[in-house]
Amino acid sequence: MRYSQSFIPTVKETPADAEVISHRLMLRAGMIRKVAAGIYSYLPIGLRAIRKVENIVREEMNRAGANELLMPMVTPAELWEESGRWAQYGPELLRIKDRKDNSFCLGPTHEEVVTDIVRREVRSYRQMPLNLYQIQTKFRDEIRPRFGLMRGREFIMKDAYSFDVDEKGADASYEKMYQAYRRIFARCGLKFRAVEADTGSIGGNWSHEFMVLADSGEDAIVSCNGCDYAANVEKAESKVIESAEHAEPRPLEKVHTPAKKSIEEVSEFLQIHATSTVKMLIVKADEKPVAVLLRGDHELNEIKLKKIIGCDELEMATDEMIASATGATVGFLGPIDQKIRIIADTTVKGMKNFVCGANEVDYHLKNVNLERDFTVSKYADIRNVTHGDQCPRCSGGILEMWRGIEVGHVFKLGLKYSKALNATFLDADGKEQTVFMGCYGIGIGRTVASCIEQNHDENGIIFPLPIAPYHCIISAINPKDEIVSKAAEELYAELLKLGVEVLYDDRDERPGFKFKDADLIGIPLRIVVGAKNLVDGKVELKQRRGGETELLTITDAVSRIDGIVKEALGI
Ligand code: 9G3
Repeated sequence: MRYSQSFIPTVKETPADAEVISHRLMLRAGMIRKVAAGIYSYLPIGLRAIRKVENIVREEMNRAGANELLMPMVTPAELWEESGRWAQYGPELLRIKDRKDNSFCLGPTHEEVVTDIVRREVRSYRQMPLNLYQIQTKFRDEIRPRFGLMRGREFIMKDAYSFDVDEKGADASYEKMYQAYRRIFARCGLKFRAVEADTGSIGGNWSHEFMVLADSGEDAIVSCNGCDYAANVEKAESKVIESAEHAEPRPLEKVHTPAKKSIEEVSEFLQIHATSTVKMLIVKADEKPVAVLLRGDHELNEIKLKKIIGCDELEMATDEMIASATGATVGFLGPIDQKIRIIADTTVKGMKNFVCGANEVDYHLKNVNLERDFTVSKYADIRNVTHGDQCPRCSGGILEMWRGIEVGHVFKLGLKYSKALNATFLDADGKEQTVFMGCYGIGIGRTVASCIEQNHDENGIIFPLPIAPYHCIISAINPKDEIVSKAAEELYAELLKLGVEVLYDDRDERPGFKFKDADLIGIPLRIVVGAKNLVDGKVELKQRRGGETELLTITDAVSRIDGIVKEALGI
């Protein structure tokens, strides 16, 4: 592509409302433009990067034996009613009506549609295992779309669905996808981790997320430094440590702690460590108040707690609910003489002579002890693990914390959708059985965005070659000079012949201006063709990452570039 004919509207200024670097750089590099909140146009080089990721995904899915199809974006309400999700989802499911007043929604995912296809077409155990996938535009009416392609309302997703005759088959299909995903993200040049994850509202019993490591990531993940345990903090189990303290219970003591409400304030005032305090929180679980106890320095994990309570809705209680349920004020809450149900984190079980609120404004209690002073209805793992915690799987390993961006998610679904939609088959004995399912997603735009989060510098994007919009850019210095344009044209033609994707900057612009654009859009290889070096028959090759430069003859430059490109693409 000749730059003079291209459409790459780069911008110097930093866009005001873009909070993360990938969003800022995609706007500045002319990759995307906003059309409405969370809805974007992909401009030519943005689309090229998207297509690169799609093709890597497609190749690896096909290699894993999956079949590509394409389902509609507009899906009928009836299918969603069958699964129960028409009622389950709120406004995130964008509902529309046709002229005959029939209800539809814009597909946020396609479990229902694909299960409908399979229940009509798959009759026999001999038609499975089966894996169907598509790369398609989805719509979810997010409350707060942000970060550009990272959390759009309209987005491109690769979604795959596996169908098996039994659980063993489903496990094998899951493992195949897991391995395909590892290959996909490695080929994209990403630093990532596969972590155990919560299945969320979708249901099912097992899942892994593929997380791109980036400080700007919205997810907290942990990994063990001693074994391969890795999990989303939402799901990470904390190791149960048996009663560590053997101290004799001391007499209860009420202490004046004027205006000391937070754990930091109380522990500083009493000159104790936060690990010797217990905090009580009140949550609202399906409208009912429940007290929760945690060691002072620990954080509540609402996902774990929700599972333990088995409720549908869980949120922090309002001050009014706290007052009416406990008779006390936030900052001074304590478990003694409470009427409501108390659930305590397992860590609290081993604590002796701790400090907690006295249920009286400006007072705390010292030397509080379980059983002697109050009782707990249930102990459970309800806290977030933290950096430095012991690994729940191996002995001696320590958990390390990272931030990550979820780019892929694989789920073992089991029978949830096949049962609801009655997707059955006849087994080898002619008996009717329900299909076992798995589902597997990759956010295509998010993969490009997270790649930019991981690969950039102060001058712009540094694309890994496999997803770069072009492999190489030729910057002709003063292309009006015939010697220059002749050499540049020759180089351009030779590289194209070899299948190298070249952007030829033939614009009549100053070198600095061209270099700024080349750096901003992140093309991995840049060749400068200028009169000065052409005197010796040379051109300059510079790598965007690392910045090394080499002076090469045109012939050598062509073979060097061809070599770098083939190596990076693994061909
Ligand atoms: C909805 C709406 C939003 C949703 C869903 C349904 C998330 C929903 C989870 C999944 C799970 C997998 C196939 C590919 C891999 C991921 N947000 N999820 O089901 F109706 Cl409005 O999408 N689906």
